[in-house]
Amino acid sequence: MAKRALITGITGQDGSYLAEHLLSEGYEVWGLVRGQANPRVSRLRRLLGDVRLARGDLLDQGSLISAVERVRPDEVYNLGAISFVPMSWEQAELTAEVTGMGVLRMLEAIRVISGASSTIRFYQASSSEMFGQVRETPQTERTPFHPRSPYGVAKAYGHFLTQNYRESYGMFAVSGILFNHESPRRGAEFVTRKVSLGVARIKLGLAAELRLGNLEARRDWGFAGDYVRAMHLMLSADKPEDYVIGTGRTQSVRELVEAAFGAAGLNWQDYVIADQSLHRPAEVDLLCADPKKARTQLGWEATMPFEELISLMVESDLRLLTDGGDPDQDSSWP
Ligand code: NDP
Ligand code: GDR
Repeated sequence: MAKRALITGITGQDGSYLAEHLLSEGYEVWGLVRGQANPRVSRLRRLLGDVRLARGDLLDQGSLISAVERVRPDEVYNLGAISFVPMSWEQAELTAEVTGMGVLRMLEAIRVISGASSTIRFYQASSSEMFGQVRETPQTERTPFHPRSPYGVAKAYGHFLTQNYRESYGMFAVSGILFNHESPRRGAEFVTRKVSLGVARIKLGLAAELRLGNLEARRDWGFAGDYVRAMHLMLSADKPEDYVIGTGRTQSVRELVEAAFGAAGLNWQDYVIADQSLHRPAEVDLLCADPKKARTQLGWEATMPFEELISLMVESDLRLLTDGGDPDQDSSWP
């Protein structure tokens, strides 16, 4: 019988790649979707007709219990979250409820439906934002957390709770501490996609400048398609353990901008304006993964070099805008 997976956050970047990956592995894939008329659901339907949908919201305990009862999944991937870091200062309480308490509600739904001897395997989307102000680099599974945003704090809560349910109830519950991962399906508010869209608009004469915040922050950027494989490998392992997932390399936003404009044959200094108002109340200056444990225990490695990833995103946005697509309308996804 095909294994059954339930994915929260299926309408997001990672949800779409994970659903594709699990379908290719022969899974029956269910996605939890919220809202009365969520436009992202029709985008998902166009891309992945084979996914089944259950209605639910991480804010609503009963809806999660109903979804788990209906789907009876072998595996639950909890990707749903308020995931944009600046929004977590503007709506800190909502971020705590969705990104933090949502983890508790999902774990409780599993515990209530399947009892103490639950065989449902649970994946929590933890984040390198939990490291925040780093005390050592590169960061491993043992690096202490010092989150720098309400988002990072909420993720740390979800991370420790997942660990606690593993220890308290013997659940197969694991967290992937994923570093930034990007793709042509990345939301337009995140810096890589903001830059690739900005470059495409400038190249096509649709914009004259691109305003950005902190150009000195450094991130470990990889390709989302690689990272969803790691999620599946974690739930397929013999033992439930947490893993750091990243490339092991780090670049600054300035280097990202240089690569993206370069990919379109443009000089970034002619177009980029550093805008102080886009700086964050507290910044994460440097992130760089040490993915050794994932490499040795899961056989996982990132496959796409940074420059190739950025070129891919710029080319994709040039095609999207040339074809009249509107990224703000969630209309098209490659
Ligand atoms: P996206 O922002 O693209 O997707 C977020 C998803 O969460 C959407 O499907 C959204 O659905 C859903 N969601 C929001 N609020 C709720 C709610 N109340 N109930 C149920 N679902 C909700 O994120 P990514 O795909 O980039 O990331 C996936 C997960 O991984 C997130 O938890 C993120 O924090 C985490 N992460 C991401 C990293 C990255 O670099 N991409 C790195 C590390 C962790 P809707 O369509 O209804 O809005
Ligand atoms: P991040 O990603 O906060 O790391 O969280 P984002 O792409 O938003 O920012 C990365 C870095 O770029 C700097 N920056 C800008 N960022 C944005 N969005 N817009 C700008 O104009 C801009 N200018 C400079 C930021 O200050 C920051 O240092 C992402 C999300 O996917 C989280 O959900 C996830 O957990 C982490 O990655 C790992």
